[in-house]
Amino acid sequence: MRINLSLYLVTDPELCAHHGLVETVVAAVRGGVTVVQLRDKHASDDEMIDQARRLKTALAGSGVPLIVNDRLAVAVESGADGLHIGQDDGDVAAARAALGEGAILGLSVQTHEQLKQLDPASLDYLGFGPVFATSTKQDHARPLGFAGLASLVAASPLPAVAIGGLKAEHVEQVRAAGAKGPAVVSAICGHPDPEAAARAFFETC
Ligand code: TZP
Ligand code: MG
Repeated sequence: MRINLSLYLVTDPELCAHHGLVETVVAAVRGGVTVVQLRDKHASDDEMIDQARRLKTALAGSGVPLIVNDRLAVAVESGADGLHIGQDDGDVAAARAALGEGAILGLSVQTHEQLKQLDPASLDYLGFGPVFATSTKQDHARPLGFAGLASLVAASPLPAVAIGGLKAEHVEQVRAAGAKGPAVVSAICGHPDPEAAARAFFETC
C-alpha cells in the first residue's frame, strides 16, 4: 500500500491524556500529520481495539492511515490500516499473511545486520532509530545520530521514517539523511498545543 511518511505521529497514553487520545490525534492531523500509529504498552487488547476503532472513526475521510503498534490481533480486529512491529514482535511474513496485501506493515530497524536480514517484499516501510536518546522508549538501542541514520537509509530497500528525540528543528537533517520524514511522540503529543506542534514540523517537511 502507498503511504505518505512525511510526518508520522506515534501516540503515548500519558502524553495524550491531557487533551484526550482522539482529540490529540485529530488536532495533530489538522496540523499536518500524515500517518498515525497507536502505541500503548500497557492497555489490554480490548482497550486497544476500542481506542483504534475510535481513532479510525475520527480519521475517516482524512486520508490519514491508522497503524497499530506491536499487536497483530488488535490491528486485524479493529480494522486499522496496518501494523508496526519491532525486531522482537513476531514474524513479518506471518503478520503480512494475517493482515493481507492491502494493509500497511512497518518494521523498526536499528542496525545494518537487521537490514540485511529483513524481507522487503513483505514490508511497506521501515522505522530507523533512535536518532537521539529519548525517555519515551524504555531500553532503546544506542542512538544513531544523523550519520548513522544516513548510513541505514543508504542501504535500505524500503522508504523509512526516523524516530527518537526529534523536534521540528531536526526535520531538515532527517530529510537530508534520506528519511521520508520524522516519527514523533513527545514533541507533538506532549505539547500543550498538538496542532501547532504538528504544524511546526509540517511547515519544514
Ligand atoms: N522507538 C525508538 S525511539 C521511540 C520509539 C517508539 C520513542 C520516540 O519518542 P520521542 O518522544 O519522539 O523521542
Ligand atoms: Mg514493538
